[in-house]
Amino acid sequence: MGAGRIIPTEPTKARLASGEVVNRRTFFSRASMFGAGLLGTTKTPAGFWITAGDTISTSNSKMEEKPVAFTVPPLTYPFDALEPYIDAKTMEIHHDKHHGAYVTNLNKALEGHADLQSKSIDDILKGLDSVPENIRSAVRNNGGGHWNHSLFWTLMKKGGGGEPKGDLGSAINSTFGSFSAFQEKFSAAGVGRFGSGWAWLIVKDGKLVIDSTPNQDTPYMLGGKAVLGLDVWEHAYYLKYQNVRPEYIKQWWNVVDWDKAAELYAAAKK
Ligand code: MN3
Repeated sequence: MGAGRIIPTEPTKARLASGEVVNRRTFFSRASMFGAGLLGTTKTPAGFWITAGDTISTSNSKMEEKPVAFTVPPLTYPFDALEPYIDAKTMEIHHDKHHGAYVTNLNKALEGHADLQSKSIDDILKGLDSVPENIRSAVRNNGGGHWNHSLFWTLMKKGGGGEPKGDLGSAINSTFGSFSAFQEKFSAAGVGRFGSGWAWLIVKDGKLVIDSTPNQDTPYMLGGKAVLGLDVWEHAYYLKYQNVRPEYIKQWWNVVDWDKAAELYAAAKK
């Protein structure tokens, strides 16, 4: 799976500088103590980020083998990187609290389901029908929230915006007529999504399609692969834009990372 593999999903363990190995659940509980301290981190071979100077100690050096838990991937930019279009406070609460809650609740729902815990979030969501009925809604909502947000953070950057180039730029022009026509249609999908949800540009049956999903439903439920996604839940914009979702969407174009979208497009076309 190309486009969707955005999360360290394998049952990996993090090896700290000290050589100590911790599982994802332990690492997450430790890492969450650092809150905003996602900067000044180093990436471990397993794909985890360890805060510089972090001294993790455990009471016993031999970790018990347990199913691993999902974690919130750290932002690769500071909370204020997207100012003035998306404010630092919104980014902090959105990433740490909202995304954090989806992950916490996903892990809670999966407790006692070792078969699901060992799967990637992509595979869990693609096989939602085979998830036991008593946890299916929780997995759909919280697993979807985890997947959607993990992607969303990577689709924005400081100094983003402009227009896509290359294959994606050409495909947008040929599909929608022009970049501005595309922008208009995508924005309308976000504005028009009643309640909470997401606007999407996806590849479906080899073609670019604009659509939206309610709640935390993912592009998998549209039968497509994501190229661009926009969170239009109020929590994504209320502090700065209050109820004015169209203004949030208008300003959001200034932070879109078109290089990332192009990468997803290329993977989705394969
Ligand atoms: Mn959100």
